[in-house]
Amino acid sequence: MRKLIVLMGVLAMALMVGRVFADDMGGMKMDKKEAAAKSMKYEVVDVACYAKEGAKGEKHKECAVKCISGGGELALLSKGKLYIPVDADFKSAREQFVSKAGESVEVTGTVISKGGVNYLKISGDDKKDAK
Ligand SMILES: [Cu+2]
Repeated sequence: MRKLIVLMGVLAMALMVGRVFADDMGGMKMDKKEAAAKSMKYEVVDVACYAKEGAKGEKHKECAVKCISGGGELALLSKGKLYIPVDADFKSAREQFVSKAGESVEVTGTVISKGGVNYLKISGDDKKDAK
């Protein structure tokens, strides 16, 4: 009986290690195995303003518009996390959000976190990807 328990423990560990590897592979290939696309609310923030002083919200809207239309990097903010919007090919999806600076937007996309950076792969751009 004890042998069986040990064996099951080893098996469970092997499964976990296998999963970690599988996740890594999925991350490298960037297709199929991604988490499902989710619809969430994000605020379009200017990265510099947010990084410097946590500037966001209604009061900062005017500044965000100025900063972002002036070429400032933008990101989508949700629950204290910043996401870089990209299309299906991981190219910048910035243009879609320039006119929404400082606004709250509902975006459907897939979150990919890698190397300390969060990407939001926008859905809808995915269609040309479908085979
Ligand atoms: Cu600003």
